[in-house]
Amino acid sequence: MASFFPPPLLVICLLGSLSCPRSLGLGFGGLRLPPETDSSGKYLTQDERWFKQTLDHFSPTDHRQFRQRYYEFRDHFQAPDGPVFLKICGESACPGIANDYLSVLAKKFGAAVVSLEHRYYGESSPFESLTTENLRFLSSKQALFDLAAFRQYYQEFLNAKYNRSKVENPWFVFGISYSGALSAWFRLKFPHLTCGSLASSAVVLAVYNFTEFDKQVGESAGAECKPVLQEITALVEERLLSDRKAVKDLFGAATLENDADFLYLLADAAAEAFQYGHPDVLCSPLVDAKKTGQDLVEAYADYVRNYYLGSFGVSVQSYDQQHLKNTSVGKEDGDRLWWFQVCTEVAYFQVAPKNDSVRSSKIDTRYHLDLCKNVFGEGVYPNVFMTNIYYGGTQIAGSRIIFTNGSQDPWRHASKQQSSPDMPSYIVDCHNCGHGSDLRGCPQSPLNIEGNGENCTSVEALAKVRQKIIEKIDLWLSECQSEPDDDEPDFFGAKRVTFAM
Ligand SMILES: *[C@@H]1O[C@H](CO)[C@@H](O)[C@H](O)[C@H]1NC(C)=O
Ligand SMILES: *[C@@H]1O[C@H](CO)[C@@H](O)[C@H](O)[C@H]1NC(C)=O
Ligand SMILES: *[C@@H]1O[C@H](CO)[C@@H](O)[C@H](O)[C@H]1NC(C)=O
Ligand SMILES: *[C@@H]1O[C@H](CO)[C@@H](O)[C@H](O)[C@H]1NC(C)=O
Ligand SMILES: *[C@@H]1O[C@H](CO)[C@@H](O)[C@H](O)[C@H]1NC(C)=O
Ligand SMILES: CC(=O)N[C@H]1CO[C@H](CO)[C@@H](O)[C@@H]1O
Repeated sequence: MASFFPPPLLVICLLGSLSCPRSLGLGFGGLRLPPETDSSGKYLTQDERWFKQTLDHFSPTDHRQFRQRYYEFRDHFQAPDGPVFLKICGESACPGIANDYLSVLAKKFGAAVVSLEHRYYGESSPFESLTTENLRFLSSKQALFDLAAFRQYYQEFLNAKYNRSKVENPWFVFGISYSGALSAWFRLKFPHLTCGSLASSAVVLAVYNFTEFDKQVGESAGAECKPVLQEITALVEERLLSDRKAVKDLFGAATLENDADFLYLLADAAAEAFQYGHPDVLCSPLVDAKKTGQDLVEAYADYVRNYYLGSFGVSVQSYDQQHLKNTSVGKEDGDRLWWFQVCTEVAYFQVAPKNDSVRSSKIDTRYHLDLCKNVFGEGVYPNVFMTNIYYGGTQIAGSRIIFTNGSQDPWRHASKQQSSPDMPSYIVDCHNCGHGSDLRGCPQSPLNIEGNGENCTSVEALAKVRQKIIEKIDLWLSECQSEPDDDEPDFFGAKRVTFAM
């Protein structure tokens, strides 16, 4: 499942998995450059800080803690009363605070930016071995509580720094994709801890059979490219019957024993092009190949090898169930971790629709359930019903949450559809607008510094949505700041004592 695989330089992934190609982990997690040598400007900071986090927020008797990584960037902060922007990190290692459009917003609003790595990912693993048993504290609910505890800690840090007490800066939370959902849910569950939320391409609806994902891939591909992709799927299925090894070799994926794992890789490789704003890199050569009668499977294999596995940086092994069973902590563990969240909470099973699908029909519900069982053991399956009861899905009863989605993004069907004054929803509509375009521009890989949108096919569409975002942040921050606090009971102070104990 492309998780929300984020693009290599981004900290945002979610293809099958919604998240990030492993190369991201390698390039920036493993061989991370010291902050002073990051002259690329891709990050505002990569200077790590550490926070002692509670392992289980819901147990009255388990008081274990673990080290959680975070970052802070105060260059634009209008001390001491400026806002604090909490950029939520999602389902991958968090190598720093990316220099995307959020940095423009921080400058504009005089905000400090802080970012907390998601528990278990990157350097924030509570355990040395990621057995299913040890993964039981990996959930969005625990992650939200982490953010709340961290938010309190950092507010106290600021107060101590500026020699104040009981002061609350106005906070605003941000996230993209799964972390976009966390951003919306944080405002929902802890409304007293943030003035508002930007939930970019936020997958707030847990979906079991997520057939709309593939449908959107077809729609985004369009009338010319979609039938070619479908023909390729059929041809690959045939070749798997006649010459299994040769066709896997052609894609550089000989190590994938399971045919459905291989077909999943191929499906994700196409989805990624629309999710991350590179539709023409995929479709132009394929449509060309069709017109000139070239071998379509070879043309697609070129794209997969050179672009998806090559420059985009996804690793073949991230589709290998043998690899997903590996319980070692390390740069490559993000796939296992995200699949655990998929298999327990949110599903988003990207199954082939019954009719007119782009991906192979072998990628069905059974495939996903078998994977969950094979990788994590008997009895592990996602209870999306309970997840949606807990958060509300698209019926989320929040307030002051901005939802944005990209018109071509297959994930947008798990985001909020309807707009209301208190939870406005905006669509960035253009040929290469995908996952998180509002913050990252187009395409989203490689990362555009400050989310430069000059290459979006509609620069205006992006600018319009960004203007709306600025207006809402401005409004909600000012409403938050003007709320009287002098005569209020010492709510946060009291809260702090509770935390300290
Ligand atoms: C901090 O504030 C208190 C009370 O306002 C004052 O007495 C103290 O001197 C201040 N300390 C510093 C280091 O500024
Ligand atoms: C998902 O699809 C499978 C196979 O078509 C079907 O048996 C199942 O009822 C579906 N589940 C839901 C919740 O839609
Ligand atoms: C599991 O992953 C670790 C770390 O990446 C690696 O060293 C080890 O060889 C892997 N084990 C297996 C059985 O593949
Ligand atoms: C299946 O998809 C095709 C192509 O989009 C469409 O023409 C046809 O009506 C669909 N059939 C059903 C049963 O939905
Ligand atoms: C926009 O595209 C042009 C041409 O490919 C490229 O040179 C430029 O760097 C791109 N701008 C951004 C911000 O990515
Ligand atoms: C699929 C989806 O969520 N689309 C929505 C994106 O946002 C616009 C603007 O509110 C809605 O009209 C779409 O329905």
